[in-house]
Amino acid sequence: MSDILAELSTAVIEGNVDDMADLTEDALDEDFSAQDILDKGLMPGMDHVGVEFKAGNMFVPEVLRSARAMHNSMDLIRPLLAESGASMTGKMIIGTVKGDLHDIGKNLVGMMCEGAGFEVEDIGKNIEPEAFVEAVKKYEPNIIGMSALLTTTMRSMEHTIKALEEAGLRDKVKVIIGGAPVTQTFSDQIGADGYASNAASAAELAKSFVN
Ligand code: B1M
Repeated sequence: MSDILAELSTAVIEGNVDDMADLTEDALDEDFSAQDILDKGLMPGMDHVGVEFKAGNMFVPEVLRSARAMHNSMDLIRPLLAESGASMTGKMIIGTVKGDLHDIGKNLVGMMCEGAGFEVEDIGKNIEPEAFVEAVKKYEPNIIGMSALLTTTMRSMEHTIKALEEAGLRDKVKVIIGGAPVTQTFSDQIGADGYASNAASAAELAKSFVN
Protein backbone atom coordinates (compact mmCIF):
# COMPACT_ATOMS: atom_id res chain seq x y z
CA MET A 1 0.00 0.00 0.00
CA SER A 2 1.27 3.54 -0.70
CA ASP A 3 2.56 5.59 2.21
CA ILE A 4 -0.23 8.13 2.04
CA LEU A 5 -3.02 5.53 1.92
CA ALA A 6 -1.41 3.72 4.86
CA GLU A 7 -1.26 7.05 6.71
CA LEU A 8 -4.98 7.55 6.05
CA SER A 9 -5.74 4.07 7.43
CA THR A 10 -3.68 4.75 10.53
CA ALA A 11 -5.32 8.14 11.01
CA VAL A 12 -8.77 6.50 10.95
CA ILE A 13 -7.66 3.85 13.46
CA GLU A 14 -6.16 6.50 15.74
CA GLY A 15 -9.20 8.79 15.35
CA ASN A 16 -6.97 11.55 14.10
CA VAL A 17 -9.85 13.89 13.29
CA ASP A 18 -7.74 17.02 12.67
CA ASP A 19 -5.33 15.59 10.07
CA MET A 20 -7.84 13.83 7.83
CA ALA A 21 -8.53 16.75 5.50
CA ASP A 22 -4.80 17.40 4.88
CA LEU A 23 -4.04 13.70 4.37
CA THR A 24 -6.95 13.39 1.94
CA GLU A 25 -5.76 16.45 -0.02
CA ASP A 26 -2.24 14.96 -0.10
CA ALA A 27 -3.58 11.68 -1.47
CA LEU A 28 -5.57 13.54 -4.15
CA ASP A 29 -2.45 15.59 -5.01
CA GLU A 30 -0.57 12.30 -5.45
CA ASP A 31 -3.23 11.41 -8.04
CA PHE A 32 -5.00 8.74 -6.04
CA SER A 33 -8.65 8.56 -7.03
CA ALA A 34 -11.45 9.08 -4.51
CA GLN A 35 -12.25 5.37 -4.95
CA ASP A 36 -8.63 4.43 -4.02
CA ILE A 37 -8.82 6.66 -0.96
CA LEU A 38 -12.06 4.97 0.11
CA ASP A 39 -11.14 1.35 -0.77
CA LYS A 40 -7.45 1.31 0.14
CA GLY A 41 -7.19 3.99 2.84
CA LEU A 42 -10.41 4.60 4.79
CA MET A 43 -12.13 1.20 4.59
CA PRO A 44 -9.14 -0.91 5.71
CA GLY A 45 -8.81 1.51 8.64
CA MET A 46 -12.45 1.09 9.62
CA ASP A 47 -12.23 -2.70 9.11
CA HIS A 48 -9.43 -2.74 11.66
CA VAL A 49 -11.51 -0.59 14.04
CA GLY A 50 -14.39 -3.08 13.66
CA VAL A 51 -12.15 -6.04 14.53
CA GLU A 52 -10.68 -4.28 17.57
CA PHE A 53 -14.12 -3.13 18.77
CA LYS A 54 -15.53 -6.64 18.51
CA ALA A 55 -12.51 -8.00 20.38
CA GLY A 56 -13.10 -5.50 23.19
CA ASN A 57 -9.82 -3.68 22.51
CA MET A 58 -11.53 -0.45 21.44
CA PHE A 59 -14.47 1.27 23.11
CA VAL A 60 -17.44 3.36 21.96
CA PRO A 61 -15.80 6.82 22.34
CA GLU A 62 -12.76 5.68 20.35
CA VAL A 63 -14.91 4.15 17.63
CA LEU A 64 -16.98 7.34 17.41
CA ARG A 65 -13.76 9.33 17.01
CA SER A 66 -12.54 7.00 14.25
CA ALA A 67 -15.90 7.38 12.54
CA ARG A 68 -15.65 11.18 12.80
CA ALA A 69 -12.17 11.03 11.29
CA MET A 70 -13.50 8.96 8.42
CA HIS A 71 -16.35 11.45 7.96
CA ASN A 72 -13.88 14.33 7.60
CA SER A 73 -12.25 12.55 4.68
CA MET A 74 -15.58 11.39 3.21
CA ASP A 75 -16.80 15.00 3.16
CA LEU A 76 -14.00 15.76 0.67
CA ILE A 77 -14.21 12.67 -1.50
CA ARG A 78 -17.99 12.15 -1.57
CA PRO A 79 -18.58 14.68 -4.38
CA LEU A 80 -15.69 13.18 -6.36
CA LEU A 81 -17.10 9.69 -5.93
CA ALA A 82 -20.48 10.88 -7.17
CA GLU A 83 -18.90 12.67 -10.17
CA SER A 84 -16.90 9.64 -11.22
CA GLY A 85 -19.88 7.32 -10.80
CA ALA A 86 -17.71 5.23 -8.48
CA SER A 87 -19.40 2.23 -6.94
CA MET A 88 -20.30 2.12 -3.28
CA THR A 89 -20.89 -1.23 -1.55
CA GLY A 90 -24.63 -0.57 -1.46
CA LYS A 91 -27.23 1.81 -0.11
CA MET A 92 -28.72 1.62 3.35
CA ILE A 93 -31.26 3.56 5.36
CA ILE A 94 -31.07 3.43 9.12
CA GLY A 95 -33.28 4.71 11.91
CA THR A 96 -34.35 4.16 15.50
CA VAL A 97 -37.92 2.90 15.60
CA LYS A 98 -41.09 4.68 16.68
CA GLY A 99 -41.24 5.65 20.36
CA ASP A 100 -37.51 5.28 20.86
CA LEU A 101 -35.13 8.22 21.27
CA HIS A 102 -31.89 6.26 21.79
CA ASP A 103 -29.60 6.96 18.84
CA ILE A 104 -26.00 6.47 19.96
CA GLY A 105 -25.85 2.80 18.93
CA LYS A 106 -27.76 3.53 15.72
CA ASN A 107 -25.27 6.29 14.84
CA LEU A 108 -22.40 3.92 15.47
CA VAL A 109 -23.94 1.26 13.23
CA GLY A 110 -24.49 3.87 10.50
CA MET A 111 -20.88 5.00 10.74
CA MET A 112 -19.48 1.47 10.65
CA CYS A 113 -21.63 0.68 7.62
CA GLU A 114 -20.37 3.85 5.96
CA GLY A 115 -16.88 2.63 6.85
CA ALA A 116 -17.72 -0.60 5.04
CA GLY A 117 -18.49 1.41 1.90
CA PHE A 118 -22.24 1.84 2.16
CA GLU A 119 -24.02 5.03 1.23
CA VAL A 120 -25.98 5.52 4.46
CA GLU A 121 -29.10 7.66 4.83
CA ASP A 122 -29.70 8.16 8.52
CA ILE A 123 -33.40 8.98 8.83
CA GLY A 124 -33.18 9.68 12.56
CA LYS A 125 -34.93 8.44 15.70
CA ASN A 126 -38.56 7.86 16.71
CA ILE A 127 -39.30 6.80 13.14
CA GLU A 128 -42.84 5.64 12.34
CA PRO A 129 -43.25 2.51 10.17
CA GLU A 130 -44.80 4.66 7.44
CA ALA A 131 -41.74 6.93 7.45
CA PHE A 132 -39.49 3.89 6.89
CA VAL A 133 -41.75 2.94 3.97
CA GLU A 134 -41.53 6.45 2.51
CA ALA A 135 -37.74 6.39 2.90
CA VAL A 136 -37.54 3.09 1.01
CA LYS A 137 -39.56 4.65 -1.83
CA LYS A 138 -37.36 7.74 -1.82
CA TYR A 139 -33.86 6.24 -1.47
CA GLU A 140 -34.38 2.73 -2.92
CA PRO A 141 -31.85 1.15 -0.53
CA ASN A 142 -30.59 -2.44 -0.56
CA ILE A 143 -30.88 -2.58 3.21
CA ILE A 144 -32.95 -1.09 6.04
CA GLY A 145 -31.38 -1.00 9.49
CA MET A 146 -33.63 -0.61 12.53
CA SER A 147 -32.45 0.03 16.07
CA ALA A 148 -34.42 -0.26 19.35
CA LEU A 149 -33.17 0.09 22.92
CA LEU A 150 -36.43 -0.35 24.79
CA THR A 151 -38.37 -3.56 25.26
CA THR A 152 -41.50 -1.45 24.68
CA THR A 153 -40.37 -0.25 21.24
CA MET A 154 -39.07 -3.54 19.81
CA ARG A 155 -42.55 -4.26 18.47
CA SER A 156 -42.25 -1.24 16.18
CA MET A 157 -39.75 -3.30 14.21
CA GLU A 158 -42.42 -5.88 13.51
CA HIS A 159 -44.91 -3.13 12.59
CA THR A 160 -42.38 -1.65 10.18
CA ILE A 161 -41.85 -5.01 8.48
CA LYS A 162 -45.65 -5.37 8.16
CA ALA A 163 -45.90 -1.87 6.70
CA LEU A 164 -43.22 -2.79 4.13
CA GLU A 165 -45.20 -5.91 3.22
CA GLU A 166 -48.41 -3.92 2.86
CA ALA A 167 -46.64 -1.40 0.62
CA GLY A 168 -45.36 -4.28 -1.58
CA LEU A 169 -41.76 -3.37 -0.76
CA ARG A 170 -40.67 -6.20 1.53
CA ASP A 171 -38.99 -8.19 -1.25
CA LYS A 172 -37.01 -5.18 -2.41
CA VAL A 173 -34.95 -4.72 0.76
CA LYS A 174 -33.10 -6.72 3.36
CA VAL A 175 -34.06 -5.78 6.91
CA ILE A 176 -31.45 -5.93 9.66
CA ILE A 177 -32.17 -5.15 13.28
CA GLY A 178 -30.31 -4.63 16.52
CA GLY A 179 -30.18 -2.89 19.88
CA ALA A 180 -29.65 -4.06 23.46
CA PRO A 181 -32.97 -5.94 24.00
CA VAL A 182 -33.07 -7.43 20.47
CA THR A 183 -32.07 -11.06 19.88
CA GLN A 184 -31.69 -13.47 16.98
CA THR A 185 -34.83 -15.28 18.20
CA PHE A 186 -36.81 -12.03 18.06
CA SER A 187 -35.42 -11.30 14.61
CA ASP A 188 -36.58 -14.73 13.39
CA GLN A 189 -40.01 -14.25 15.00
CA ILE A 190 -40.73 -10.96 13.25
CA GLY A 191 -39.31 -12.03 9.88
CA ALA A 192 -36.27 -9.74 9.71
CA ASP A 193 -33.44 -10.88 7.45
CA GLY A 194 -30.77 -10.59 10.09
CA TYR A 195 -29.74 -9.49 13.55
CA ALA A 196 -26.41 -8.09 14.73
CA SER A 197 -25.35 -7.58 18.33
CA ASN A 198 -22.91 -4.75 17.65
CA ALA A 199 -21.96 -2.17 15.06
CA ALA A 200 -19.04 -4.10 13.57
CA SER A 201 -21.17 -7.23 13.11
CA ALA A 202 -23.95 -5.11 11.60
CA ALA A 203 -21.52 -3.84 8.94
CA GLU A 204 -20.37 -7.41 8.20
CA LEU A 205 -23.97 -8.61 7.98
CA ALA A 206 -24.91 -5.74 5.67
CA LYS A 207 -21.95 -6.55 3.40
CA SER A 208 -22.95 -10.23 3.29
CA PHE A 209 -26.32 -9.21 1.82
CA VAL A 210 -24.89 -7.26 -1.10
CA ASN A 211 -21.85 -9.39 -1.97
CO1 B1M B 1 -32.31 5.15 28.14
N1 B1M B 1 -32.71 3.31 28.71
N2 B1M B 1 -34.16 5.66 28.52
N3 B1M B 1 -31.72 6.94 27.71
N4 B1M B 1 -30.56 4.51 28.21
C1 B1M B 1 -31.66 2.32 28.59
C2 B1M B 1 -31.65 1.63 27.20
C3 B1M B 1 -31.94 1.31 29.77
C4 B1M B 1 -31.42 -0.12 29.55
C5 B1M B 1 -31.42 1.92 31.10
C6 B1M B 1 -31.76 1.06 32.29
O1 B1M B 1 -32.86 1.07 32.77
N5 B1M B 1 -30.80 0.29 32.77
C7 B1M B 1 -33.50 1.40 29.83
C8 B1M B 1 -34.26 0.42 28.94
C9 B1M B 1 -34.94 -0.68 29.71
C10 B1M B 1 -35.64 -1.58 28.79
O2 B1M B 1 -36.54 -1.23 28.09
N6 B1M B 1 -35.19 -2.82 28.78
C11 B1M B 1 -33.73 2.84 29.41
C12 B1M B 1 -34.88 3.60 29.70
C13 B1M B 1 -35.92 2.91 30.57
C14 B1M B 1 -35.08 4.91 29.24
C15 B1M B 1 -36.28 5.83 29.51
C16 B1M B 1 -37.66 5.16 29.43
C17 B1M B 1 -36.04 6.48 30.88
C18 B1M B 1 -37.17 7.36 31.35
O3 B1M B 1 -37.38 8.40 30.80
N7 B1M B 1 -37.86 6.84 32.34
C19 B1M B 1 -36.12 6.91 28.41
C20 B1M B 1 -36.85 6.51 27.12
C21 B1M B 1 -36.82 7.61 26.09
C22 B1M B 1 -37.31 7.08 24.77
O4 B1M B 1 -36.54 6.53 24.03
N8 B1M B 1 -38.59 7.24 24.49
C23 B1M B 1 -34.65 6.87 28.20
C24 B1M B 1 -33.91 7.98 27.77
C25 B1M B 1 -32.54 7.99 27.59
C26 B1M B 1 -31.75 9.25 27.24
C27 B1M B 1 -32.47 10.19 26.28
C28 B1M B 1 -31.49 9.99 28.53
C29 B1M B 1 -30.40 8.63 26.72
C30 B1M B 1 -30.36 8.44 25.19
C31 B1M B 1 -29.53 9.51 24.50
C32 B1M B 1 -29.31 9.16 23.07
O5 B1M B 1 -29.31 8.03 22.62
N9 B1M B 1 -29.13 10.21 22.29
C33 B1M B 1 -30.43 7.25 27.35
C34 B1M B 1 -29.27 6.42 27.47
C35 B1M B 1 -27.95 7.05 27.11
C36 B1M B 1 -29.36 5.09 27.93
C37 B1M B 1 -28.22 4.10 28.27
C38 B1M B 1 -27.59 4.60 29.57
C39 B1M B 1 -27.11 3.97 27.22
C40 B1M B 1 -27.59 3.61 25.81
C41 B1M B 1 -26.43 3.74 24.86
O6 B1M B 1 -26.33 4.72 24.13
N10 B1M B 1 -25.49 2.78 24.87
C42 B1M B 1 -28.98 2.73 28.42
C43 B1M B 1 -28.40 1.82 29.48
C44 B1M B 1 -27.23 1.02 28.95
O7 B1M B 1 -27.25 0.55 27.83
N11 B1M B 1 -26.25 0.89 29.77
C45 B1M B 1 -30.38 3.14 28.53
C46 B1M B 1 -24.27 2.83 24.06
C47 B1M B 1 -24.57 2.30 22.65
C48 B1M B 1 -23.30 2.33 21.80
O8 B1M B 1 -25.00 0.96 22.78
O9 B1M B 1 -27.29 1.54 21.90
O10 B1M B 1 -26.80 -0.78 22.86
P1 B1M B 1 -26.37 0.42 22.14
O11 B1M B 1 -25.89 -0.03 20.67
C49 B1M B 1 -25.03 -1.13 20.45
C50 B1M B 1 -25.78 -2.45 20.21
O12 B1M B 1 -27.00 -2.53 20.87
C51 B1M B 1 -25.88 -2.53 18.73
O13 B1M B 1 -24.69 -1.90 18.28
C52 B1M B 1 -24.36 -0.81 19.14
C53 B1M B 1 -22.86 -0.65 19.27
O14 B1M B 1 -22.14 -1.79 19.12
N12 B1M B 1 -26.97 -1.93 17.99
C54 B1M B 1 -27.30 -2.41 16.75
C55 B1M B 1 -27.75 -0.88 18.25
N13 B1M B 1 -28.57 -0.63 17.23
C56 B1M B 1 -28.32 -1.56 16.29
C57 B1M B 1 -28.86 -1.77 15.02
C58 B1M B 1 -28.36 -2.83 14.26
C59 B1M B 1 -27.38 -3.68 14.75
C60 B1M B 1 -26.82 -3.47 16.00
O15 B1M B 1 -28.80 -3.09 13.02
C61 B1M B 1 -29.52 -2.11 12.32
